[in-house]
Amino acid sequence: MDVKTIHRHIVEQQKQYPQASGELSQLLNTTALATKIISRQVNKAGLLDVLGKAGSINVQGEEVQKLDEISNSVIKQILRYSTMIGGIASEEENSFLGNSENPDGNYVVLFDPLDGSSNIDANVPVGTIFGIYRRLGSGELSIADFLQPGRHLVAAGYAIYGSSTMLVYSAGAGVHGFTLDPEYGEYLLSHPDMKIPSRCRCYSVNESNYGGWDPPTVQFVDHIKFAKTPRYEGTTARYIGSAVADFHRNLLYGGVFLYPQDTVNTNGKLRLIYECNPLAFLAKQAGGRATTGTGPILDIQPTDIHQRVPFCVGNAEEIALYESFWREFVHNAE
Ligand code: P6P
Repeated sequence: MDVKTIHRHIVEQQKQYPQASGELSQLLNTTALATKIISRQVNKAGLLDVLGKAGSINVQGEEVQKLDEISNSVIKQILRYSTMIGGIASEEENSFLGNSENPDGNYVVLFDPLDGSSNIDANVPVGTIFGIYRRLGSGELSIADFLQPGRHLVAAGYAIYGSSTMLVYSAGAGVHGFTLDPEYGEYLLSHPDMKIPSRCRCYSVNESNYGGWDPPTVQFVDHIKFAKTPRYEGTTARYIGSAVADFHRNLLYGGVFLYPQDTVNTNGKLRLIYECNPLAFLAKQAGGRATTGTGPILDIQPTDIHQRVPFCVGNAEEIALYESFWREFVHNAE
């Protein structure tokens, strides 16, 4: 069997871009290293007394799990010594951080160090989500470098720490999945050129929020559940409550994940720049799409590092249906 490491894969991908400097390749390998270290921490969490709450409150007003802090620190430590990175933004940091070691780095990395962390104590799969942009210019690092629309991403991906650890990424030439072989500490190519299957195998949403949804969201979920059409005959409900795990399952099996706005989460719950944009970038590369309901996620001009947006991602057919319900709703309201 041709064993292809992520390093070799990235080098081969780079050859498709003769003008590539190799900087992005190095950056992707550095990011992969950070996820290997986090994987080790997550996989032995129960033994390290890192379960439970660290006591501090993060910028989201949420109790910070110890592994959140460890994961955030690991990524900052590893990325700091990459000469390509001019700065980072993290769910765990109030604002962006310049890279004091390499202030002239051409890229910025945005990440959610440990998404789904509220599930850690229950051993539910969690993940690290990242997005990489080229900086807008060579001047001083500014917030504008981080508030770029998702369509400007040069690469994005996630690591999922589950029954095995996988790294799934795209640098604009398809989506590729790697499984960590813990014996060698290497990510080996296991899922080349991933595409979302055309069938809608699952719908993933927290239905306890049903009473607070807007009519188009009610109409969309009810259509999947009750429409007597062949497309949804075999569709089942699956909701893990960890966005990376819900997204990853739907990427493999086909399906749609949504966290819409509701009367409590008036802008949805997920963060645009370090959760929704990377997943939307991957979905598009895999033949799917992502929307707020009224427009593509990747076209949103961010206004704040931690802003939330309504999010629906998965099969292109379901995204188009959801947007049609919203268009009809908005038109009738005019
Ligand atoms: P709820 C995890 O805390 C998270 O940020 C996402 O990973 C996940 O999709 C969502 O929140 C789950 O939220 O309200 O359904 O528990």
